[in-house]
Amino acid sequence: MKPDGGVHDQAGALAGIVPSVNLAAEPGRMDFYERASRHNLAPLWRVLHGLVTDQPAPRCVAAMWRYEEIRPYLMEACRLISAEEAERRVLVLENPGLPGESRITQSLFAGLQIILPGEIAPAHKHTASALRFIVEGRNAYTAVAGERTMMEAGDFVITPSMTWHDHGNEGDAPMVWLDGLDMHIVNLMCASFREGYPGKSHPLDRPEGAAAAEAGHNLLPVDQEYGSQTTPIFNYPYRRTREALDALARFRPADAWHAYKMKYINPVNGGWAMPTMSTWMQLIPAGYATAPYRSTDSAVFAVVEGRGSSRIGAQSFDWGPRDIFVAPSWVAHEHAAASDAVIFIYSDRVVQEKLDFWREDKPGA
Ligand code: 1HN
Repeated sequence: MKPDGGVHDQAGALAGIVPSVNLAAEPGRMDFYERASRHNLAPLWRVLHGLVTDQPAPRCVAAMWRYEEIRPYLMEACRLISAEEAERRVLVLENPGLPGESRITQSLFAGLQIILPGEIAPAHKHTASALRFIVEGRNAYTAVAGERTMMEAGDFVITPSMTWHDHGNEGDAPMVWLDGLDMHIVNLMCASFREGYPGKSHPLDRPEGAAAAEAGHNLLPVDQEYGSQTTPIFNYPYRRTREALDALARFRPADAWHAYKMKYINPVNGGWAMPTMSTWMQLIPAGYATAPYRSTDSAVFAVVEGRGSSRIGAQSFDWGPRDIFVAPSWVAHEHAAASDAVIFIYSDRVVQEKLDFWREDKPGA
């Protein structure tokens, strides 16, 4: 904001806009504004600096959801509605700065989905891509494009755009996962389609493990064509991710800003696993503290193991297993681990990179 005689802060607050003009002269312009508005015309100079900000101005705020506080609400939801009636029994993680918008950041959705033994979340497909990060349970499956995968805590599972998917719990305990979706990006472009499948489950036409056999071993079937921008691997099991982080930590020094942070990749092109959401798993060894870091992608953090605390801007959050927190765009954050901590992270960085506007900053570096 540029100083303009002290009036502009006041008017910006009043009108919810950031005018760059001398407000003393505004009354004389009101008649013009009013007549122009009848022709669907509006003066840019009253809104310019709110439209094109000096730096990111997120409405999204830092926040945390403690699993032990929210799990009872998931259980209560199970007594009120079935997975089938709800279609997806999800409690949305609403950013307190964006109430009622079903957003955890300005571009991304997060929710916790619970499915009880014997339940099926019926098949549907939509333009939005989804990631599932398993928080609690085992012996539940998701079926994606005709192939099932069994899921357990720490697994990162993907539903690509416009693929049929249904979920079922064949175990004897509730299954809970974090759903991350990009529908706000899809909706920004008005590109959303959705279809329900006539029947609970979509037919399976590939054996369980087919995708992992084809693409999960740093090998790909020769001459196979891949048309999608989403990885053909749709379950990245926790056991293997954890092994990779452990092995890395045995011979590499921890990075000052990221400790040990590995990105999930698409083996077809080496890029991010999904076209709209970047995903990582981070290991912060006990006693290690990362240096302050900020980037233009607001990020969602889901703690898998360990305890620690994060400073996000002026706020501090103490976290433990299954807690979820969010850091807004361009707000510096740093983490300190009390015990070996493993954290799953997702953001819209991949989209920003494609559009050439992603930035990061290592304050003090
Ligand atoms: C959805 O399709 C799922 O398939 C989960 O499990 C969460 C949130 C909003 C819109 C669609 C699922 C969702 C969703």
